[in-house]
Amino acid sequence: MNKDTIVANATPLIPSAISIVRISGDKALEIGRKIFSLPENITPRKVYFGKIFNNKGEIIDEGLFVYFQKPKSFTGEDLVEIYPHGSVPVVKSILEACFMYGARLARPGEFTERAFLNGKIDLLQAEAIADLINAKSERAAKIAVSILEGKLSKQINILREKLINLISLIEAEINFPEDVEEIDSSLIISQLEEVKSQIDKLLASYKKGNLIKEGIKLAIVGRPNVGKSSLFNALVGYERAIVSEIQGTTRDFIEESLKIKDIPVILLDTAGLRDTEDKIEKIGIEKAQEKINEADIILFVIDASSGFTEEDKKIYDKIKDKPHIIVVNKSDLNNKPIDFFEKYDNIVYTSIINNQGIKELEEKIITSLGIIEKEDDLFINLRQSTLLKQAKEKIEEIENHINYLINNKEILMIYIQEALNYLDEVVGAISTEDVLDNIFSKFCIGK
Ligand SMILES: Nc1nc2c(ncn2[C@@H]2O[C@H](COP(=O)(O)OP(=O)(O)OP(=O)(O)O)[C@@H](O)[C@H]2O)c(=O)[nH]1
Ligand SMILES: [Mg+2]
Repeated sequence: MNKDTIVANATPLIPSAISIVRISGDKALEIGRKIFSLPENITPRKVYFGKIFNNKGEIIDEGLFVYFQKPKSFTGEDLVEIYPHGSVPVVKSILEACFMYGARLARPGEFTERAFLNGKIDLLQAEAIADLINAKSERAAKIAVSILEGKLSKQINILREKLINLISLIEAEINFPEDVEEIDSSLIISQLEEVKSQIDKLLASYKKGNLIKEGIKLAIVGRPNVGKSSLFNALVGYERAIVSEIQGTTRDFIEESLKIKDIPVILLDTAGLRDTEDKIEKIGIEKAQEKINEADIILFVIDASSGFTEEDKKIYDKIKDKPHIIVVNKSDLNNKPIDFFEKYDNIVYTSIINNQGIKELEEKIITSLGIIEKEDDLFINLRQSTLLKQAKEKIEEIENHINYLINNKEILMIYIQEALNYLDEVVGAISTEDVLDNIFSKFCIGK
């Protein structure tokens, strides 16, 4: 599979200052020499300036050239990078020339896949590259880089080592019962417990990580006229939704993408909830109910001048089991006391017409979801989380049958090995073609 020499543009095919064409495989340098004017002897990792030729040997551009000799390259193979001007026809001609001289177009993610297969990076790091490229915020990018640096791999590898150690202890006891002392069962139990609690920590990071990577769905909900659309506009930063003193102004829901403290957010303004005979408003209210179910967090808006009314209570009962923040708006008016939420933490007083309380609300949104930025932020993805859950279940199975297993060490060993297999899959120490296809097909071409 790795015999082919592959080529691809590493930068998008659009007019730009420069582009990068990458060639990887045994023929990389030979092909590179045919399309780039190079001296007889070249030094790896040195930049050369020269002429670039098409497949007829005509000069089509001038640019730079670097040769990375295997194994000291991204893919672990011989790798050449050519930097022509960012001209679409030039890049296309270079690719065509490479095809003619024996390279084929790389599949999406194939350079990274080769890096993985050649042991330059593990699977977690490969996934982190895709996450970094696709990051929607600085924070998501930062986390991807930590994983690329190997911080997550290190954590998983510590757990793998713990299980490997246990297996070898048990194996020694089975094979050399005369020479080796019997393992203390409490040691086995405590080691497994440690692995499990570390897995739990990683699993807890999955949901948060997803919010940071994919964004939070935030729905603004409340009865008519409390200032939902006004709040929507204040958060979006411009007059996106119609605001009026008429009840039932918003009918269809409105959606906008924005960022709150660098976290991507999909913000929804919904129709004020009330009993109505108006056909269109009714449909809007039904849609609002749907959106409540989809939201990660609800901003429940009430009007300070009317306090917490019966209608508010009815709506509150529908949303109270979801993560929510109470927004007491119009606090510039004569306020009625709101005893109901007296001891409530997630409450913010706003006066949107005076631009008050918005910053505080933004802060609350981030803290209430527990996605405050931390130094050691590390988040796992769905694939990793699924495997870790399976590893954890295996360990729980052992714990549930520990008395039997302690006396049947061969079986105990098999169980621990199974848990270890899941962790091996996380880092890609064992992997199937399907899994790899699935991961690398999500990359862009040229990476
Ligand atoms: N005094 C005061 N008035 C406000 C404040 N925020 C909004 N309003 C006014 O309240 C009225 C209703 O505002 P909207 O934002 O349209 O209310 P809504 O909740 O979206 O209403 P519906 O779409 O009908 O459900 C408008 O006249 C706003 O100017 C505030 O903080 N103080
Ligand atoms: Mg509205």
